[in-house]
Amino acid sequence: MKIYIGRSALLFAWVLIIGITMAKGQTNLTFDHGNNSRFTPFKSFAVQVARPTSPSSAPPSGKISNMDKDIAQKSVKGAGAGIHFAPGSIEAKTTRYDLFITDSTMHYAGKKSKGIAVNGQLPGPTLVFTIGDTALIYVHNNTDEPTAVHWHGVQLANQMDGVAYLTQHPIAPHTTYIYKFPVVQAGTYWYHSHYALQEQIGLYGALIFNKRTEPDIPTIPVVLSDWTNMKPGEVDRRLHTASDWFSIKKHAVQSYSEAIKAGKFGVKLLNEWKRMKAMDVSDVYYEAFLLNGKISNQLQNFKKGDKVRLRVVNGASSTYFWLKFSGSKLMVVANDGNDVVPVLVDDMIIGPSETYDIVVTIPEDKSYQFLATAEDRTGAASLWLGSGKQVAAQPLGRLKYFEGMKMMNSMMKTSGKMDDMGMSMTLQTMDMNKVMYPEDAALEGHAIMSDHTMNRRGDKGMAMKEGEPDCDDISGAASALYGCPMHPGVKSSKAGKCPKCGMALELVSSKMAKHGQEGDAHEAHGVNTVMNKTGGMKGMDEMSAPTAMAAQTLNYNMLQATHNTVLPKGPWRTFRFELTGNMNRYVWTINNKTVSETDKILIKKGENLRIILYNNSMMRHPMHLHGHDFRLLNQYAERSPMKNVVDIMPMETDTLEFNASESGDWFFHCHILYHMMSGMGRIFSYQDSLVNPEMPHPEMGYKMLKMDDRMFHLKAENDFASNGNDGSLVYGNTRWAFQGEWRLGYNNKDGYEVETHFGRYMGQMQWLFPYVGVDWRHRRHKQEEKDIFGQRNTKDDRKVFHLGMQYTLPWLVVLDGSVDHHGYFRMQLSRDDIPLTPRLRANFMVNSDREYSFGGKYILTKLFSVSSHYDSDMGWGAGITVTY
Ligand SMILES: [Cu+2]
Repeated sequence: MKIYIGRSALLFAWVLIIGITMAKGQTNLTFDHGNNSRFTPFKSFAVQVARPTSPSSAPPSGKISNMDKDIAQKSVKGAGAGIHFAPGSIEAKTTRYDLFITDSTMHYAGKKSKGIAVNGQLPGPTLVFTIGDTALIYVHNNTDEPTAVHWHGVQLANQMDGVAYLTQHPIAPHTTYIYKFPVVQAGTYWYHSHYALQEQIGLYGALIFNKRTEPDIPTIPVVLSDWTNMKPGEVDRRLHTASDWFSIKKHAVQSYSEAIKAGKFGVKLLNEWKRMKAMDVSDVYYEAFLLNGKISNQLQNFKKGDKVRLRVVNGASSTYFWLKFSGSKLMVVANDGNDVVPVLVDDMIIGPSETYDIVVTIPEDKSYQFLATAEDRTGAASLWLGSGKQVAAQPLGRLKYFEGMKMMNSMMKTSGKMDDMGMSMTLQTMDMNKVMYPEDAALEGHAIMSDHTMNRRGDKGMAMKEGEPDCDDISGAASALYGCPMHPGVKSSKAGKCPKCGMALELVSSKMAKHGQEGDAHEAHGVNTVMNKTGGMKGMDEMSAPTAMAAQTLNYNMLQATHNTVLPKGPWRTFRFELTGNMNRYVWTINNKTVSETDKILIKKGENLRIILYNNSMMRHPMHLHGHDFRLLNQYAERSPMKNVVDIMPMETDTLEFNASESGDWFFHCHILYHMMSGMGRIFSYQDSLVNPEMPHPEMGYKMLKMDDRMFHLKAENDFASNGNDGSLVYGNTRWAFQGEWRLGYNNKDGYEVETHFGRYMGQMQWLFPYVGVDWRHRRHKQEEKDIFGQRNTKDDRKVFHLGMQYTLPWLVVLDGSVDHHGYFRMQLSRDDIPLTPRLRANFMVNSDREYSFGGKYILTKLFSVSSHYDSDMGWGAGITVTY
C-alpha cells in the first residue's frame, strides 16, 4: 500500500485550522463543562447495571501498572471534541467504577470450562456514564495472565484505547490499570479485552453513555455473545489446520452423500473442481449463544402498550445474530452509538461488535420473545418481555448449504478469486447468504436483491490519488448509488450525470428517496424484493421470478444520520482495501498482506481519509476502526450514518470516510476475533504524534503485536494400523510450513519411510508450495524395478535431499513434483479428506514410483477415527487413527 505524503506545510496548517473548526461544529454536542452534578443520571434501567464506586472511596492500594502512576489525579484530554479538563478541575464530575477481572469456571451446555469474569459475572457489569462525566475506571487484573481493556467505539486519548502492545503495555497479573477519559459522546458502546483471545471467554460488557435527557422508557442493555467449551487457543488451532470437526458438529460438512440426497452432486463436484472446500457462514462451532450471559432471560414487569428500549451489543467473538421480536416490529433508533432517524423493520442482522438501539412495543398482556439467532442457525438466545402466555418468535430454519454452494460456483473463478459479474453490491442490501435461508425460499422466487443495489460497476481501477479526489476517484458502486459523493445533494441531470463533474449517476432516483420515506413513515413494504435482471447473473435465474412481499430486513442503506455528517474541508486521501482470504488455510488479509507483513499507515491530523473497501473473500467481515467514527456513504448523502464498524459482505464495495482528528496509533481490523488474530487489519498512525506515555517504545510494541499473526499451528495424525504406522504432521503459519510424513512397518520387509518438506505457500490462494526436504526410506528389496519415467526405482532404498513443489489442482488434488540430489524425478497425486458422508473421509495417493494407496476413515470423535487402507508396499491394514 503506497501512501502519499501531503502537500505544503502551509496548506496543511490552514486545513488543520479549518478542520478543527468544522469538527467542533459537527460534533453537535450539547456539552457544557461539569454541570453533571446538577443532573440526575438516567435511572430507568429494567435490569441491574453497575453501581459506581463512591467518590469518597480511597484509591486502590494494589500495584498500579500504568507508566503514568498519577494518571488518576491528572487531566485527561478528550479525543475528537478537543475537550480538556484542567488538572484538579472541579468542573467535571468523575464517575468511577472498579472492575475486578478474575479467572472463573463457567458452566454452559453441561460442561465446566474456564472463563473470565468481571466483578463475578459474565458479561461484565454495564457501566453507565452521562455525557460530560469524566470516566475513571480501575481495572484490577486478578487473573494469572496479562490483559488489556478496550473501550469500543469510544473517542478518547490514544493511551486509553486499551490495545495491548499498541497503545499500552498489557496489564500484568495482579496489578491495577487506570483508564481515565472524558465522556464526549452519547450512545451504546461496550468494552472488551484486546489481549490475545480473551474476548472469547468472557471479558466484555456494555458501556452506556447517556445524554443529559434520554426518553424515559425502560431500558435494557442486551449483550449477545457466543460460548465454546473449547479453549480459544484450541479453536484457533483447529481453524488454522483445516480441521473439519466444527463442520461435523454443525452438520455442515456438505459431503457427497448429502449432496446426492439434495440432488446437488453436480454442484458439489463443480465446487470442488473450483478448489473450494465446504464453506459456511461462520467458522466456529459454539456450545451456546448467550444474551446477558444466559440462553433465555425473562423480564415480566411489562404490560400492554409499554415501549422498551434495548441497547443491543454484539459482544460475540465471531457470531452474527439475526434479531426479531414476536410482539412488534423493531424500531431502530441508533447504531454504533449514533442516533439515526428511526426506522421500522421486521428483522435485522447485527455483526460482531456492532451496537444497535432498538425500541419494541409490548402489544398485549403476554410474554413476547426477543430472539437472537446465530447466523449459522446452530442456536439462539432470547429475552422474554412481559408476563402471561408466551408468544414465541418464528424460529429460523436450517441453512440450505447447497444453494449457497451453487451461488458460489457461479461467482468463483477457477483462479480462486471472486467475480461479481459486473454488479455493484454494497451496504448489505443484497445478502448472498439469503440464498441459504429457507424462510426466503418459502416465498419461492422471492428475489434477494433490491433493484437499486444492482447496477454495472464502473470500475475505475485501483489507482490512488493525492489531494481531493474527484468523481473518478470513487468506485462506481458508491457514486451510482448515492449520487455524486463529491457533490452531495447535487441531483443528477436529465442525462443521469452529476452536473458539477459529469460523472454518470445511474440510479440517483426518486425511487430511492421514496424508500427512505417509507422507512421514515415506519411502514414496512417489500422494497427489497424486486430483482433486476440486467445484472445478468449466471446461475441465479430461478431467483429472477416475480416480486413477492417479504419481511423488511434492515440494511445499511436505511440508516440516516440525524444531522449533516459531511466531513470538514481538508486534504483528502483515498485508500483501497481489498479484503482477501484463503479459507483452506485460514489466512485473512487486506490486499493479501497481514498486519505483520505491513508497516503502520501514516496519516496526518486534519486529513480526510476515505477507505474504499472491497470484499474479495467468501465471508463477511465486520471492519472496526478504533477511536473514530466514520461516515458510511449511503443514499442519504450528507446524512450518511456515522459508524465505527462496517459489516461488508462478499463482493460488496463500501466507502467510508473519516476525519483524522486524533493522534497516536489506531487499529483498523476485522472484529471476528480469529480473523483479527490471523492478521486482517492495519494500523493508522498519526505523524508527529506526541509520545504515548504508556507506550514509550512503539517499535518494540509493534513487534509484539505482529507476533499474533505469525503464530505457527500444529496438526498431527497417526494411523495405528495392523500393517504399520502411517502418519503426518504439519506445523505452519500464514506463509511457511513444515510437513512430515511417515510410514513405519513392523518388520524389515515393510521397512520405513519418512519424508519432510519445508516450504512457503505462494500467491494469494496459496495453491503453490515450493519446498526442500528429505526422503529417507528403507525396506527389504524386492526385484529391481523402473519407475514410470524409466529411471531406476529407488522407492525401497532412498536417502536423499529433495527439492520440489506441491500444487493444488482442480478437485483439490495435490500434485507433488520433486527432484532429488541424484537427479531422480518423482511425481505424485494425492487427496486426503474426500467427504463421502458427514463422517466418512476417503483418501488416495499414486506416484511415479508405481506406489499407490487408498483408504478411508470414519470420524468417531474429535480425536479418534476408525480407518482402513491399502498400500502397494504394505498391503491391507485397519486400525485406529488419532488426530490432533
Ligand atoms: Cu473477518
